[in-house]
Amino acid sequence: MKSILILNGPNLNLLGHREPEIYGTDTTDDIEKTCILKAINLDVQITLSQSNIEGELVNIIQDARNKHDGIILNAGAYTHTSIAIMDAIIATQIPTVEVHISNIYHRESFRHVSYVGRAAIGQICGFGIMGYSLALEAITYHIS
Ligand code: DHK
Repeated sequence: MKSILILNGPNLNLLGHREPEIYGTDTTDDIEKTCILKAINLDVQITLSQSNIEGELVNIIQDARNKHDGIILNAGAYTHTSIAIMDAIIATQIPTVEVHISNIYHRESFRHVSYVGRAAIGQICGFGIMGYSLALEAITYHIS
């Protein structure tokens, strides 16, 4: 069975409380619940992880080698700044789908740049937490 890592970056542990007008009221528990249901449907295994620390995210991506067949990554604000996270995805060569809850292109111009996007297969943004289950479908399709 294929294994997918769902990895969230900084401040995404505050989902549900954080700027609900932008990120909605769904929590990370809701992401887990919807992804578990989708994973059963797609017959894949999922692991969820979150860190607020850039280096930890790099370590988690490196550790995903030989463990996971794909990554769904919302790197939060590091999306727009982190060459290290981009390099980790390229180095491990694990197919990665970039997710954002909000539509980053409707927001400040500094959010329009994505380093993660240079390494990812594709990007899903603007669909709230549904983006994670859409990404699960996309990555499963890609790796099968
Ligand atoms: C989440 C964040 O924390 C922001 O820094 C990004 C992203 C957008 C999201 O929409 O999920 O700019």
